[in-house]
Formats: sequence, structure tokens, C-alpha cells
Amino acid sequence: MMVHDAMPVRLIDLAPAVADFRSEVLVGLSRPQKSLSPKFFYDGEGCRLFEAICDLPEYYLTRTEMDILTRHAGDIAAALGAPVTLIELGSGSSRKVRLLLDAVRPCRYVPLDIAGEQLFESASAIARDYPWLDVSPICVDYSQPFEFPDFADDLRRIAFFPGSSIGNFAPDEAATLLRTVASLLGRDGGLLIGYDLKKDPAVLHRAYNDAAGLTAAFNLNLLRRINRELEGDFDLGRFDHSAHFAAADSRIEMHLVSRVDQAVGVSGQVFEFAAGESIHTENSYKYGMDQFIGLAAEAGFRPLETWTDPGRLFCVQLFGLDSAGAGRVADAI
Ligand code: AVI
Repeated sequence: MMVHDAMPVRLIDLAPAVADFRSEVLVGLSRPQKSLSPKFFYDGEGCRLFEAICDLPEYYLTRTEMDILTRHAGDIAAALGAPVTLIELGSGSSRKVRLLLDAVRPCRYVPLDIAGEQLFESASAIARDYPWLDVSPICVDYSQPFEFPDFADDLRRIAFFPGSSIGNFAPDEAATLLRTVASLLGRDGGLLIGYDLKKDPAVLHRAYNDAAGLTAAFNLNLLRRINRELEGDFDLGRFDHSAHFAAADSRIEMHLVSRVDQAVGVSGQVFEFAAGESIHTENSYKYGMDQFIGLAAEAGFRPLETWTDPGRLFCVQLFGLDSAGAGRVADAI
């Protein structure tokens, strides 16, 4: 484990190596349906584009969840009790947690994110703005098991997983991830999670095909990242962004569609594309509340509180662990 000492926060750096990125990309591009994990969207430019997407008029998710958190911060704090460690999965800019910090007054905030630069900046800003808070950022791919630091305390652990990032995992992977989160939390732990609800597909279509083209740029930026970091020669002008709602799976699928027959090199390997063939880059699952409660139950979570918006676009839920749920069996997820 490498630790960077820098004021005002110490970043624990468990970031995946470039070799992991390379091997995942080469495997993904070798599949019959070419695919890349959405976790690779978030280089510096990808983080900036995602923040801009969050402010788009069509992308209702962020503002709706932020409204819910703002309106119910007091109720959330009351339901959590004190004192707690707040562990945020996929903290990004840490915008949402700011809506809770004054009400919840956690003792420690542990933001987890794969994008190290943005994580360090946003954790430093939190440490500056909330001087009473212990801030311990960890740069990590939280979808994989990792060694969680021993903070040598007996604070109740609450996982905060906003933004419907859980929707970027297929249901079986989501259940596995929630199981590992449960093992990190311990029996008295809690999970405060935000997820996107099923709705009119036209609303979803607009959210992932915005008029300004930011989602397209975000999707295509993955190819630019591969070119830069993995010696790729993708021509971005030869791929189109595509996002559609796949009703049977209740998910938005994002793809990059080849405009022409072409061959592309990545790290010395050549990948053939037929015109119209796609790389599947992201799924974004939309849940009914009962369905999500069923998924969380597979990981031993039972619902305690539910907060939503008047239009029922988005849902924030607090879960506790039932007695059969995983205890803090291993200090790792
Ligand atoms: C991070 N995640 C929840 C976003 C989503 O809506 O699935 C990523 C995103 N993809 C396109 N727009 C936003």
C-alpha cells in the first residue's frame, strides 16, 4: 500500500496499474460483442465531462438526488444516528456528501474513487471546508476486493453510494458488490444508496442523448484515453455515440458504433470492426423499488427508510443489515 503525504489529506493510493487497464481493454475488445468497462471513462477529461453532464437540463438524475438529499438531510442524520464513519463509493467531486455533512456530522469521511486526481482535489476541498472532519481518501477500483485500512476505531460504518452508480453494474455484479460492502460495514453498519427509478423511456433517451453532445463526447473520450495510455490508433471521427433503452433488461445501453469497416490497433494488437459493429461501453439499470429491495436483500440488507421526489424519478434508501447479513468478517472488500 502506497501512501502519499500531502496536506491537508493523505491519499491512500490503491489505484489499478496501467497493465490492468491494458489487459481489461484487450480482453474486452476480443469478445464477440466488443465491450469496455464504464469505470475507464474517468480520466481527467472524463471526470470533467461527467461533471458537466450532471448539470445538463436533460440529466435529471443529479439534481433530483441532490434535491432529495437537501430536503431530507435532517431525517437522514436522525436515521443514521452518531457517531459514524461515512464511506463514499465513487465519490467523484464529493458534491453530494456536502449536502449531508453538517446534518450528519460524521467523525470520519472515507471517499473511494478510481480517479485519483479528482479524488485528491475534492477530498482536500472537503478537509479545508469541514476542518472538524477526519478525511481519508482512498484511490481504488472499489468493484474489486481491496484492503480497507484499519482506522482502529469502533465507529459505526455507513456506506454512502449515491448517483445511481450501482446501476452501472449488472444485477448479479451489483449483488456481489453489495455483499462485499456488507462485509466491510459490520453488523451495525448501514447503506445509504441512490438509484434511478424506471420511467418513461423518452425521458431516459433524452438524458443519455443530450442536445449539447456531452454524453457523446464522454463516451468517445474512452477511445481517446485508450489512444493515449495504451498506444491505440482509434480515429474518433469513425465512431458514433449511441444510447438506447433496452426495455427487456430495463437499462440504458451505451455503445460506440463503427461508421465503416476498419481495423484499429491497441498495444500492438489489431481489432477488426465491420460498419455498424459496436463497442458496448455502459449499462445504466433502472429499478422499481421492490426490485431494488429484492436485490439488496440478496446481500443481507433490509430497507429502513425511503426518500424520493414528487415525480418518482429517483430514490434514496437507507438499508441496515439483517441478522443473517454479512458481519465485518474481513476488513476488506
Ligand atoms: C455514473 N453513472 C451513474 C452515470 C449513469 O447515468 O449511468 C454515467 C453516465 N453515463 C452517461 N451519462 C452519465
